[in-house]
Amino acid sequence: MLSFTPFALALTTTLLTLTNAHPATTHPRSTGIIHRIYAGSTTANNGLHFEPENIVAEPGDLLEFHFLPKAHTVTQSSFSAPCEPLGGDAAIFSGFNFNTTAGEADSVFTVLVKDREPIWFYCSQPTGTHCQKGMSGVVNQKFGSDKTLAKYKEMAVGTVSRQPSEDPLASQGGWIMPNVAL
Ligand SMILES: *[C@@H]1O[C@H](CO)[C@@H](O)[C@H](O)[C@H]1NC(C)=O
Ligand SMILES: [Cu+2]
Repeated sequence: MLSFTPFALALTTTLLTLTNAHPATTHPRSTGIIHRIYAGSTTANNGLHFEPENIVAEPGDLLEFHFLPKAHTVTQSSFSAPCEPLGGDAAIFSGFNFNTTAGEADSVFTVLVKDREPIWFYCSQPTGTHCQKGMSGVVNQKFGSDKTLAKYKEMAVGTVSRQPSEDPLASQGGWIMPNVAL
């Protein structure tokens, strides 16, 4: 005979609770793939560099930014306005939370890739004009279009870096996570 045992009831309740805790989400399911990107590579462009700087990622992949000396950020922009923050609540800004004088900063900045649209980003450190000197990158550039990273870097020359917020430590569009040694 079919009856609701206390166990089945508890299970149903748990499942309902889980379902309620996860309403239809706009985020893609995690793929488990992490792209590690180093900000301030010492091997290229006098350290004013993201490595890699041209990333192809699937929705649900994570971007994990690791910061090398001295004080860099990841700041999202549009293609057409290099070194200027994109604006809006979803735009990526790590904040100046990853200063380090040697080795990697204690924290990383993790960003979920939501779709296949290009994500243009730059370092907004104004001292030393990092963005103008080529410290920028892109996720999911549309290959075959004329919106290339090389073009972005060309347009960045002579611009003035702008910050997304007055508070240099404000961050959005990602998570500050502990930098766990591999
Ligand atoms: C890191 O350095 C920047 C200046 O480049 C400064 O604005 C910021 O407050 C520093 N961050 C921390 C966490 O001390
Ligand atoms: Cu920088």
